[in-house]
Amino acid sequence: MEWCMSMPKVELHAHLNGSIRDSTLLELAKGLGDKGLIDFSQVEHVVLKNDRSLSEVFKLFDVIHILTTDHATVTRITKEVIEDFASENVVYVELRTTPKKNEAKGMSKRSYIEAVLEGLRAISSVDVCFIPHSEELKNHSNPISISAINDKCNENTRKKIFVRLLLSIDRRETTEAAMETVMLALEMRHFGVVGIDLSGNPAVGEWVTYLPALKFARGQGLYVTLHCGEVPNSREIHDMLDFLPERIGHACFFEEEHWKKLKSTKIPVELCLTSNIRTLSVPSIDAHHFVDLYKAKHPVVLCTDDSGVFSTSLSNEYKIAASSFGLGRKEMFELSKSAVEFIFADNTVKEDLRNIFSLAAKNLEL
Ligand code: 6MZ
Repeated sequence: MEWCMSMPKVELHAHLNGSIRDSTLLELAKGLGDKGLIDFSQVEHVVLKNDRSLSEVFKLFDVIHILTTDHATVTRITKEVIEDFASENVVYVELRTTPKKNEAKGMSKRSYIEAVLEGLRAISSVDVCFIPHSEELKNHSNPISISAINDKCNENTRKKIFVRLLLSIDRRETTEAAMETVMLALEMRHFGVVGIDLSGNPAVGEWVTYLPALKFARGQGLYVTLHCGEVPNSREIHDMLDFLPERIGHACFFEEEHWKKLKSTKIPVELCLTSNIRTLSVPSIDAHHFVDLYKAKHPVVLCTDDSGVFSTSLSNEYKIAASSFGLGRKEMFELSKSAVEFIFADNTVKEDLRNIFSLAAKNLEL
């Protein structure tokens, strides 16, 4: 575990509200309990429960959203989630979250994302690089050399983490609401929003509802990642693969035809081992499709999904892969490094990350 912690890592599938510390959730629940707004003991029971089916997970998200959807809390959880990733040597995170309206709190989808950005700005324990380079240049009123800007993010003296954002569309939303999220992503590009994710309870809704918004997003140059095959749905998996998203998440209930198509298209897959086991989306770790995809050299990246809900960390996901699939240190390091090629940030970030990994390989004597 220590070694998995020390290795640089890339997180590409992490839901903000699924990654909250238990201690923070309980503190928030206590606060609302004291005000008589919720029954603390019931919420405590739900938060601390360990085994959950997939449908129970979505009930938990409804509870979490009651606790978190005001601006100050969104800012706080964003700050803590990124600090937690940085503390285990995650060097690049694509954090995804569903922009939410909450009229009672004066919250719009836009102000929700602004609160997320506020959380990124509030971090002081580590350098957080979330503004794309080109934007830093454009927005600087005084002419400043490119090397000076690079220095700001590239110095080796302080720990740093790159963060990019994906805005999620929830499968409970309408076509119009999804379109609103895509428009917001476009407006927020200069603050590091790079793409769109389709997520939410896979037993709910039809993905075609979001097709116009997803096509529009792609047309405007946003990247798209889809939760695909988290439950059996042959037709939907087929059509999603036809859409050729830049990445997909999960791929648990694929049939022979889907595997063929996936492998021929080389779409990278975000794999979340603990999440899939806990939600019974795969029968056992030995039967996880990681093994087949890894052997076939298909692009895969290990991710946490919901580190808070499933009590895991990215280092723990690598540890599980090492112990369950017999990966050695060099193989784990290579697996982690390969994720750099599937990130949605631009080439300057990729280049920086490649350098971070080369340096780490030397330090870790690989
Ligand atoms: C599908 C999931 C998910 O967006 O409020 N989410 N969607 N499958 C999963 N597997 C377990 N885990 C999380 O984060 C919470 C939201 O992310 C999606 C759900 O829509 C959930 O409400 P945000 O930050």
